Formats: sequence, structure tokens, C-alpha cells
Amino acid sequence: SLSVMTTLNITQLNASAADFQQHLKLLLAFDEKDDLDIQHRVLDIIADVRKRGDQAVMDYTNRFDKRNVSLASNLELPKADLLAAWQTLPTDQAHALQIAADRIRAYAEHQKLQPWQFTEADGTVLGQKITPLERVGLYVPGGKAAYPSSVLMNAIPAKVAGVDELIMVVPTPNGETNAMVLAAAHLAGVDRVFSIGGAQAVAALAYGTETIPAVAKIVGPGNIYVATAKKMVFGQVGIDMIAGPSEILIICDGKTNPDWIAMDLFSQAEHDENAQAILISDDADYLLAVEQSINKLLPTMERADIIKASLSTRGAFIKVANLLEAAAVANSIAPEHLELSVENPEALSQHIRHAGAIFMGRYTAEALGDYCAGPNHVLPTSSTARYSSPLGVYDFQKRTSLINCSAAGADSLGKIASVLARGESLTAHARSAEYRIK
Ligand code: HSO
Ligand code: ZN
Repeated sequence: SLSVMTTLNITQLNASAADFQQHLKLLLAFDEKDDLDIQHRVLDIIADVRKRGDQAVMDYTNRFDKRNVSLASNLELPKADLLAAWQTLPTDQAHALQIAADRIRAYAEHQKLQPWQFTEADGTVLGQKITPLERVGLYVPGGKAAYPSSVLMNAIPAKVAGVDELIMVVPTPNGETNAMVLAAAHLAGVDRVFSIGGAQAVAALAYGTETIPAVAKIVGPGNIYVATAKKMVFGQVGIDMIAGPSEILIICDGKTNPDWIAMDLFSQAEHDENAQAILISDDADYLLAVEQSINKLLPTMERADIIKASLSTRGAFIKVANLLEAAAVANSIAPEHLELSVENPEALSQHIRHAGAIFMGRYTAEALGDYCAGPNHVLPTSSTARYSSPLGVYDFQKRTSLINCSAAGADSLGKIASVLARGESLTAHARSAEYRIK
């Protein structure tokens, strides 16, 4: 059959147009289907796992993953399988995983929250104690979107935080495991792996079954069933952010090789039809040059269909008057990834307030951050960078307040507390404080 690659139509916006903000809003709008049907199914699965435990998990696993498990202990992958996966990995892959893991770990070490305390004049000591979470669950999707890099990015910060037991769940449809995912789990120090997935895995981790231990927090990406289940068990356990489709925003001053920028846009567009890749420049001719690069390079891409769908529905080129205006537009987008492909990225970054990660300068391809630069690739999407941060060691650490009153402190603070407690008509509070007044 004759297939002709038609040229791509990318939305073109001009930041000085009167209706720019309106258009931008439409461009960013993304409705994750709020499917009531899915919610009901997930709710049923969670209730069933709570009620029937292992048997429910086995039933769903056999049904959805086409398995034939009749003994709950068979849901666990032996640790030897992880070691074997690591030992039989092709050497170039093993080497690359090892370097990536080392760099992710070294970066994470810098993120560790430290305990602190200070002493007041009367001897009262106030402080904050830091404790790792005891047990954490890591969801890893099965099939195509099973990224070994995501195993490293989620597991390593947890282990650096000092989490006692890290439990991975990964669906193995038809019993097929992904060697590189298991090797990454071995490298990252995952403690136990269960070959289960979907809402049933999330429910099992949240509430525990006879075989699967309950965890304090569940992290990791998943499909709509997994995301829905995570939202539903939130409160019973902690969860990480719910990741939306990948996003990249590039600000370029028109002096980077347009092929590089086209490929950087592709790199996130290839994740998903709903991924969002946007280019901002103060140079209209440059935007045209990148468009030409896109049309030249697109037919060479393995995932051309996904890239095309993403760029034509959610991609955009935005012309700005200058780089300051570019920074303002970037802040209103609050992208997951922001490339500053400009002469002086330091100066421009001073004007950036909202972004999950900033990639500075012409050499810093966002893809390096996805794998091995060191910082986490689990980042806030869908403008949530306005209020949230990359996944990090701090997400696996808890803070506990410490108060140690001296006798003098109990005296002076007791008088204050007494007044406030009586103002709230809480007499036991008042008297408890008053007993300790000299
Ligand atoms: N860019 C993705 C992470 C990833 N990329 C994994 C490649 N593999 C997060 O937005
Ligand atoms: Zn990526």
C-alpha cells in the first residue's frame, strides 16, 4: 500500500496576540477521563481483595494476566530470578544501568533530610527527628511501558532514605517477565517482587493479604486502573503524585541546530499520543526551520504515528517578542521538563519559577535526565509544578517534632498555655499545664 507522510500541522501561537492566554488554556487542557465505570470496577476489586485476600488477588491475576496460579506463594518472584536477570543482561545494558544507578544514588544522597534541634535560653530543646518509611510499595507497569529507568528512579531514593523493605509489584502477562526491569530491581536493592498488577496489586499493598505485606506508601506509574486505585487507597496509605502524560517545553533563542530541537520534541512526544511538546522562540525563521526538521525527521522515527498524533493534537510553536516573555509563558505553563536552549541559560533560569526540571544550555538534552544525569525523572506534570516537586528521598522520609521542656520552660510556657486553654474552655489542658508551673 502507498503511504504518504503528509506534513504535520502544528498549532502556531503568538504570545502578543490578544487571545493568546485563551488559546494557551485550550492547548494545556487535558481531561483525564473521569470514567464512572472504571471507578466502580476498581472499587469492587479493592473491596474483594480486602475481603478475600490472596484468593481474590490470584483470581484477578489469573483472569487479567492470563496466568494459572493456585498457590499464593507463587505470586512472589524468587530473589534468585532478579540476580539471574542482572547476571545475564548484555554487558552494555548492565554497564549503562550501573552508571545510571550510581548517578541517581549520588544525586539522591544530597536530598536526604537531616534532623535538627535548637536550645532556648531556659534550656528547652526543640527539634525535628527524621525517620524513613518502614515499608514501601513500588508499582511497575507490565508490557510496553515497563521502563527499567523508572524502576531505578523510584527505588533508589527509597533505599537512600533508608526504607526497611521495598516491595515491587509488576504484572507478568502470560507469565512473561522483563529481564531489564528485574535487573534494575536487583541493582536498586528492591527487597521483594510480586508478579501482580492492576487495581488488585494496589489493593493488596494498601491493605495487605496473607502473603503480600501492607505498605505505608505506594509509588510508581500505572494505567488508569492503577491510578484510580491509588487515589482510592490514599489515606490508608500514602501515594506519590498521579503522573499525567509527559511534557516538554523548549525555549530556544534560534541558535541551536533545529534537528536537535526537533528530536528533543519527539523524545517526549513518542511516549504517548497525549504527550505535550511545545517550542517557544523569539525567532520566527527559526520556528520555520524546526518545522522543516520535524517534517524531515518524522518519517525516520519508529514511533512516527504516536509522535504525529501528539504533535498535531497537543503540540505548539509559540512566537514571543523576547526571552523574558518566553520565561513568563513558561511559568504559566509550569511544564514537567523545560529546556533552556539559549546562550545564557543561567540568566534565563532566574526568571523561571514553575518547572519540574530545567535542562540548561544547548547540550542538555532532556533525554539525559530521563536516564542518567542523576535527578529524578518522576516529575510533576499537568501544571502541578506550581505546587509540587520531583520525587525524591524526602518522599520516603517522615518528620517527627521533638519538644523537651526544661523546668523553667514548663513554667513560662505553662502560663501561656493555661490562658489559651481556658479561652478554649479546655480545663484539662489548662490544669495539665498549670501543674508544672512553679
Ligand atoms: N520522560 C519520562 C520518563 C522516561 N523517559 C522513562 C524514558 N523512560 C517522564 O516524563
Ligand atoms: Zn522520557
